[in-house]
Amino acid sequence: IINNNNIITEKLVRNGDNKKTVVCIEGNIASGKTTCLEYFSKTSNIEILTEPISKWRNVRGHNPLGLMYQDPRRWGITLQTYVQLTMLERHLAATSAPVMMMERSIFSAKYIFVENLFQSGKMPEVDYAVLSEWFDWITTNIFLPVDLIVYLQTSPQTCHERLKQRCREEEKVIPLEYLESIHQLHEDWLIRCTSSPVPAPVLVIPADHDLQKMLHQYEEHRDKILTASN
Ligand code: DCP
Repeated sequence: IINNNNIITEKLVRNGDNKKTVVCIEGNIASGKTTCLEYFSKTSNIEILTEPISKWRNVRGHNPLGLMYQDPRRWGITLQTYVQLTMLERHLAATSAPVMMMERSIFSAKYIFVENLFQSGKMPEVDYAVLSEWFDWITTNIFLPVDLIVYLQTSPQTCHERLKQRCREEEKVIPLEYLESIHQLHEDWLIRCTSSPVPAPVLVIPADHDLQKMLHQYEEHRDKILTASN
């Protein structure tokens, strides 16, 4: 807890008082996180925080997401610094509902995406060191509670198909191998527990299925997810 920063302290107290349940939805690119959030957005008493991707595509007229895909070595740190800031904002959001559900987290930003850039040789060691110092400072000094991680587990092939269908301009350059690396990092983190600390219990939902089956699974797991902190 930071005592010399009124804003952060105030938000922490507010979160603590409310005993809010925080659920993070994790999974590969195009694994269906948005659909999951949309399903739960129809529930009362739950506040949904979607990923700030529109910000990553437009910060004061610049597109760090597009730049990162064009030249990860040059722009990886630019995007990931900004992702880290926007994720921190999300974790500290003063929501009023008893359950807060968010797309991804500051943890997967670091443990999956920054790690992937670094391990694949696309991020210079000094950039990785600076991002890690920021991340370590934030997570040591600011309390960012998570009660449950919902992991939408897909095959990289399924994500590749969905990615091609949705045709987001910046993502046209993503090859299957990229999705395979992101998949492995998720599995190491959330299933094998061999890479980075897991900040909450993990609920794994198989997510290669069609929309109907996915909605059915969300219905089945609904109570477990909404009462995650009990
Ligand atoms: N991204 C990134 N670094 C991060 C987080 C995301 O480079 N720390 C990129 C990967 C994608 C885009 O941002 O190109 C959005 O990725 P997500 O998987 O988070 O969101 P989707 O919209 O793909 O999720 P879904 O299709 O599951 O709803």
